[in-house]
Amino acid sequence: MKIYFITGNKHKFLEASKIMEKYGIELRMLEASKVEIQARSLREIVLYSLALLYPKINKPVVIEDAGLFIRALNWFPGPYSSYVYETIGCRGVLKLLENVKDRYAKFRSVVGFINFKHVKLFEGEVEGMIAYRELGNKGFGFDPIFIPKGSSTTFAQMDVEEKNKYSHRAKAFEKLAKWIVYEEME
Ligand code: ITT
Repeated sequence: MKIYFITGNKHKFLEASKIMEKYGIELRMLEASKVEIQARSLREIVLYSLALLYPKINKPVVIEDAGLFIRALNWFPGPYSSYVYETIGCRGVLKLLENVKDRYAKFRSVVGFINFKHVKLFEGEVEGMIAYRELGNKGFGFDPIFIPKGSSTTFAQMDVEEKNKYSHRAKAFEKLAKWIVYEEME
């Protein structure tokens, strides 16, 4: 089975492909930008994008929206993570958390799948802490400042396989893969 992953982010594609290939599902990257509407939830963004893009493609499609939710900032940036990354970046987030002791944060991922008979959403979450400085140069986005629970290193210090043992994205794609293999195909 072949699914088209619409994303402009090669790192996301690689992480997701490694999960899907364990289940014998091939992901193809369709390089296009998901519409970054200013919605209040990841689910809204994913559903809106699926509705807009599926009629143009007409093949099984997957889209993902993810965000970093920081407790001390009232769960900001959440669905605004792209914008915050492009404007103030990791350095700006560290600055906002200067002298803040509560470092608790989580990444959330919402994966949306659509084909001719189903529209389904799958969610994944990883808890962790915001580091005190940027560490590592792998991955993308806020990886250098996020330490998942159970690890002593940031995502940016891990290779893809290790990040996938913890990540929000890996959990959401794992749910999609299991649903395809055990339910959708029956
Ligand atoms: P799309 O083309 O798929 O939309 P994107 O890079 O814009 O790719 P998102 O909108 O899903 O991705 O993610 C919003 C931001 O959240 C993204 O720019 C990153 O800064 C951050 N982010 C999401 N997942 C991340 C991860 O696994 N590691 C680090 N940062 C992440």
